[in-house]
Amino acid sequence: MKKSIAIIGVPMDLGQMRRGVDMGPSAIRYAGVVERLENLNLEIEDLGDIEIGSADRNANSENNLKNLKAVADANVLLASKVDGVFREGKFPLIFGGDHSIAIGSIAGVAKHFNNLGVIWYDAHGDLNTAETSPSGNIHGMSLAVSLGLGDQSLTSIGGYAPKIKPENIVIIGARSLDEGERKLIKEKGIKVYTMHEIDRLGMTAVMDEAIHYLKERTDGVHLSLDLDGLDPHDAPGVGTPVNGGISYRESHLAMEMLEESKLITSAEFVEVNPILDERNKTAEVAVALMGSLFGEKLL
Ligand code: HAR
Ligand code: MN
Ligand code: MN
Ligand code: MN
Repeated sequence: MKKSIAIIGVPMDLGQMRRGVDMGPSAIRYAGVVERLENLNLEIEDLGDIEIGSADRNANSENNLKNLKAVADANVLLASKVDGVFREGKFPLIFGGDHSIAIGSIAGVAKHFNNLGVIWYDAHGDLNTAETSPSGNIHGMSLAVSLGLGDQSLTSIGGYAPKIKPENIVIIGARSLDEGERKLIKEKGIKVYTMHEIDRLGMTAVMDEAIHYLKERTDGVHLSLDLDGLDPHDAPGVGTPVNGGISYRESHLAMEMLEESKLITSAEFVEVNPILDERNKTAEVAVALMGSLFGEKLL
């Protein structure tokens, strides 16, 4: 059967403070994602963008959770959209928007598996709670929320918590972690390949290990790819760039290895900010990585 992919755009910029990341879904579409995937003989349905409510950005954040209500509401909507895509037997492919949207993506996906795995491809851990966050930005909390940690209006989305188990997570590309995040990683035994391991072992070994690790313990894997996992030289259009990241070539290889593994059952590409970009380079990188993830081959 021909694989059917449903695209959901999430023009969310309320999980952080920089404007422009709400244009991420448009930038990714402009970079030709639909044509690119159709060339792989996949059936693509673009469901358009979900609606994001407004928020008073200057309001004092309650409890160190900026724009909490609007972020929660959008994620409720996203979770039910993603759930619907799964019910139709299609593969959800989600475009951000900032990384706070992983809360809704994972809430919509996880109920369809007994043991969902997550690959968190990111410079950051996104494992803060309101108590540990230095910024109050919810995009730095979405993985913690998926573990059931954080404000109840976020952890309860989809009607169940937690969505995932700590031992089913693999973080790849980490190089900026806050104190509370480091503590949580150790406490929960979350598997992390920092840039140190990627440098030391090479991307081939890292992905081989990650794939085997997840194959043994999960029955589906969501890929949550934050473009800031890549080096800012290759992906400059992101709100919180961190030097010393994963290269485009390494990322390309990682996507090809994931494709060969047949491990991935849903995916999102987030944090593309065209205002901070160089001629849509980062969106083009995102689309090229999707090409590899879905089976593009040179020969
Ligand atoms: N850890 C910092 C915070 O919580 C920075 C998070 C940065 N952002 C992201 N997420 N792009 O991956 O505020
Ligand atoms: Mn992130
Ligand atoms: Mn990040
Ligand atoms: Mn290649």
